[in-house]
Amino acid sequence: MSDFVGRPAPQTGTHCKPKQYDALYRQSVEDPDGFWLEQARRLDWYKQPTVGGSWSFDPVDIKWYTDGSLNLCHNAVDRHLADRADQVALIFEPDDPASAGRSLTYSELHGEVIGMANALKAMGVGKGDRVTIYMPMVIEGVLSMLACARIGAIHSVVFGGFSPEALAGRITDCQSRYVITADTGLRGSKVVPLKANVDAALALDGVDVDGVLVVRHTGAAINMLEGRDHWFDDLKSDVDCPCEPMAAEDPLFILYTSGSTGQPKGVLHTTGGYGVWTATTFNYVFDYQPGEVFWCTADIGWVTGHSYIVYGPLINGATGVVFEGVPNYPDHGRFWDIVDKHQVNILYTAPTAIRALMREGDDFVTSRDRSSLRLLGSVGEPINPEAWRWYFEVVGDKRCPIVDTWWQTETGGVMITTLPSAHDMKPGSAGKPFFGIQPQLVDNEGAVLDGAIEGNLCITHSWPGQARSVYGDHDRFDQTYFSTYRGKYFTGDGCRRDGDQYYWITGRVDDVINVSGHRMGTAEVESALVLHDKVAESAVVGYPHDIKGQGIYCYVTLNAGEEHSEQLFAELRAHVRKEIGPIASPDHIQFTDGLPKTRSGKIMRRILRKIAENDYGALGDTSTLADPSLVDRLIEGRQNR
Ligand code: 6R9
Repeated sequence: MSDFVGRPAPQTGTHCKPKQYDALYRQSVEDPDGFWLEQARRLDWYKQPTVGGSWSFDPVDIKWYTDGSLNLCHNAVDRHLADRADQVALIFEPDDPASAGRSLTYSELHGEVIGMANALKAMGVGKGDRVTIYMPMVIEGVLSMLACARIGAIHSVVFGGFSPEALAGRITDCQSRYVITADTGLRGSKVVPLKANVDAALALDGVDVDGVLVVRHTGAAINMLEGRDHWFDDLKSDVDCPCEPMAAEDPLFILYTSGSTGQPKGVLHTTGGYGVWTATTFNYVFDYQPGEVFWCTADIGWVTGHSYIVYGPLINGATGVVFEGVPNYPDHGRFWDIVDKHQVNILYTAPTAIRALMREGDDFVTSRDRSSLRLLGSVGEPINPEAWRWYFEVVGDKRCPIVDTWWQTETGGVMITTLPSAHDMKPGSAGKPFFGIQPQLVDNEGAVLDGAIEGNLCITHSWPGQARSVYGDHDRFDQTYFSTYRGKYFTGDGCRRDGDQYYWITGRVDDVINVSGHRMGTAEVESALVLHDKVAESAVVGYPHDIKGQGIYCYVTLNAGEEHSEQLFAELRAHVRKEIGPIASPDHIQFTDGLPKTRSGKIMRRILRKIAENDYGALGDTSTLADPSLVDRLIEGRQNR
């Protein structure tokens, strides 16, 4: 019990008291259909569903609310016009604090979404079409998503930091015929050439679209291709554009995410279940009170932005902040300036940002007021107790509870967290399962582990926000998530459960690494490296990194006759940035004459991980290696000393 932190008295927590959590949780697992049909009443339906879950994990077929019909743009926008038309829906904070920001009321948001929806229709976009959104963090990014939802198009948001090559892959994978982008974006005063990147992506072989909608944001000069490219301002119009009634299981969006093998997968979410899940989790996890200002610092290119910048807050009629910039520009106090300027009550950010700001000292924080803050949230990776304490003590002045929310692109919304007014907190532990979530720990053979123990984290029952498939490849969905432990959803994470039934996520147990809260498949970085004509083979592993959580460590063998050099190191880094984007930049590249393989040719990653972690005292059994002497040479050449 010693690791509990005294719970600060919640100022407003009206939503869930400790006993209510126990009762509601019990109800949610004993009668999931009844519970989730009741939660579905948070939304407006054209046809109220009478069926809860219809699902099986073997074979994999997941559906919720099959007889319901609704539209999430209506739920996020139109239905608020009756009682909060003049309430601010979105506050835009630009990259440069000296530039003009803006805010939109729900009524203005309604008008702007209709403008965007009409522009999409004018380009020919219809129900079921995929639309790729490649935008900076500006209001129009949110509008693009809502406009797609309004007309029944499926959005696929691609993070603006991805390269043209990565963007092209995501356009072709889902056969998207339309792109929405902006002239350029700004991050920490650096220009992101979004439209030029779209042009470069569309110039690649086999990549082709019917229309590109361009938002004028910075006013930078860009090329427009006659017939294909259209200014948003030219196509928008305010003619009536009713919301398209969608079946609950109609697709809402595709979001690409990294796994342990192959190229990123297009995770598919549908309308009804995702809407109920984001609305319910937002309400309980952040204990949102009417009138409060909520700020999630994620980008809409990640699932956190989808669920907690766009759908969750807006369906709840909240006021949210959309921030274009970065935490350290113009200085390391920017987050706290924004908190004061917009009187932010709830801040939801990532451990990597917390660690980076912590390193700069307390003055940047304590010189700002921050008295508006009521609740703090963390997401994206395990938060180390030291960063947790700094967040709690310095940022939140020991007043604000922290919710450490564990979830994934595939889960649609928060799965494990403490609830602010129901639970005590433990630094480093996500806490308790959310309503309806039944976690299970299993060993590597799949045997169920009971009690206080560590194992592989699975979920045994479906929940409304669960991903339904991998777009265009249902077999891959089954293989990736349901085949390791038949009949269970396997998260890819390791986890410890303590005697208080609190869950502690220990990190990925597969070949996925988490760099600054961004998921990266080591296989993706490896395929990018071997595309370089001097590279013969590569193996990529993660290693602990003070700020980023994990860094990227690459082992590379070169083709015969090639010599390694500082210059080649720089060239390979640039090459990976070009293939994937800056977030995939290798931290270390170790050139080696071979990779440790078993006699059957399998790379022994365990050994490579240990060497990258500088923990080569405990390499374990190396006798099965084809060339045991290689290990000494690898240790000799290690880069992370
Ligand atoms: C929402 C999001 C998912 C992976 C997940 C896990 C890690 C996320 C966490 C956390 C420990 C938390 N993760 N939140 N680990 N504590 N509170 O981040 O989705 O980008 O798909 O990443 O991130 O490893 O499996 P996504």
